[in-house]
Amino acid sequence: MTGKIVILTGAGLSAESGLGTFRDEDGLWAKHKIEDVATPEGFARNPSLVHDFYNARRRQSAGAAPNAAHEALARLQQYWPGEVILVTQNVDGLHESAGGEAVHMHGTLAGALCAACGHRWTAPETMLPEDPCPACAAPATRPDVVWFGEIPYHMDEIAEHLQDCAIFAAIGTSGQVYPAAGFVVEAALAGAETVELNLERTEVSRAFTRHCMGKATEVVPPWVD
Ligand code: BJW
Repeated sequence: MTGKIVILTGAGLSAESGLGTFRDEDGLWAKHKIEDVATPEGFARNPSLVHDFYNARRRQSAGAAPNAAHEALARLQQYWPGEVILVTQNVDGLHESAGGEAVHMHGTLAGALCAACGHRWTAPETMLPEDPCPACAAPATRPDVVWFGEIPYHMDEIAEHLQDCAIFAAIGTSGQVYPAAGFVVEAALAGAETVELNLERTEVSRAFTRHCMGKATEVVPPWVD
């Protein structure tokens, strides 16, 4: 195969595993203010509130199982070793639980990060603001996730994959958050075929050449197989 298959995944992929999306009617942003729980400023104002939000999501994600769409994507990676790149905005570990491997551009719930010295370690089940960093002892423990105004992880690696991309797919993402929402344009400029798999049309649907509308567990397995 010439060129890679790059697949961007979002919260819709894990919705049928019981994990809520952000912007759907009953999504996380209907119950929590973005500026309070998903910005560095919100964390500085009220770290306990932010830890409560992520501790609850960590517990929920630990009890979730991958669905048929995660499993199909893992099969695709195993069929074309090294040629299928999963770039996920999701902070759950469901690609890995299904046997796949993903580039986590918005971090993971499984990680803790010291806001003072940048040290990273495995997150405990419950994180508290006063937890000391194991490296520098500062009480500055935060979840290792990317909030608004922060730079997503692995951007150089992702840019290289998009440059060398024959097929680009976006699954279960609303196309409202950048830079991920702009990947389709980068891939198209590199000559890739582009396909969007989603329950409904999104902010960036017009940038894709093909669309598969439906639930991820129903449209992803046949697309892969
Ligand atoms: C189904 C389904 C089913 C449901 N089957 N489908 C003005 C213009 C452009 C950009 C900006 C701007 N002002 C500010 C910005 C930048 C900002 C941004 O994009 N803001 C927008 C709101 C406008 N972006 C940033 O700040 C980012 N950083 C940045 O830009 O740095 C600069 C820089 C970049 C690159 C290089 C150098 C410098 C950081 C963004 C961080 C986002 N963080 C969060 C939280 C992460 C931790 C956590 O999980 O709590 O990431 S916010 C949240 O949104 C989370 C998600 O990963 C992300 C995307 O959400 P997603 O996955 O698309 O979910 P939903 O809910 O939106 O959509 C679900 C979709 O699934 C829907 O379409 C449904 O239809 C579908 N669906 N069920 C299939 N069963």
